[in-house]
Amino acid sequence: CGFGEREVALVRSSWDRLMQNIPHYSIRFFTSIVEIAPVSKDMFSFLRDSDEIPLNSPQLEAHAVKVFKMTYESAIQLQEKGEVVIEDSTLKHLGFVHVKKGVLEPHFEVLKGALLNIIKEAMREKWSEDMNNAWSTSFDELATAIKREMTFSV
Ligand code: HEM
Ligand code: ISQ
Repeated sequence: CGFGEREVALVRSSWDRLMQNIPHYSIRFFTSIVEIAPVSKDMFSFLRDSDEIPLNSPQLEAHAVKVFKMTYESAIQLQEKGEVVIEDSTLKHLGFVHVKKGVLEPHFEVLKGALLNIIKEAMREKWSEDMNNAWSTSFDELATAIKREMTFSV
């Protein structure tokens, strides 16, 4: 409902913008998460050992890209299939990793807030409520699939 080509185009345009400067936006993404929820810093293997968010960390960038990319792909699936479909083994793996790292339900809202902040920051005058809603819906559908796989469920 309400997810069509226009929404996908909104998500795609901001995804393109993020990809133009991954080192910058990935650091902004993690900084935003750690600002909102300082405890999450110790969850990430590549953040735990330093006081600052590391610059030039391939691991940090790769993780940020994964979240951006999976959310973007969820938008495409919502348009094409009306739901987010993730391969079973991938979903099982993601559920397992997040439970093992101690991720809890409220952390997903933190991550969502940080993601939406970055989109707004990256898009500046091109940002719109509709764009925000398109990212928000894609993230929620993706997060629901992962949470369903985690023990606390939804
Ligand atoms: C790891 C995606 C939500 C914390 C990962 C990995 C992916 C991923 C693809 C790598 C798995 C691997 O190592 O094979 C996502 C997506 C999310 C999400 C798509 C939401 C839609 C969260 C939340 C938190 C979180 C809410 C907590 C703040 C972590 C941590 C790791 C991880 C701590 C392990 C990083 C390390 O290697 O040290 N996530 N994640 N994730 N995620 Fe998430
Ligand atoms: C959660 N899981 C995987 C990667 C991430 C990158 C940035 C912020 C949160 C994340």
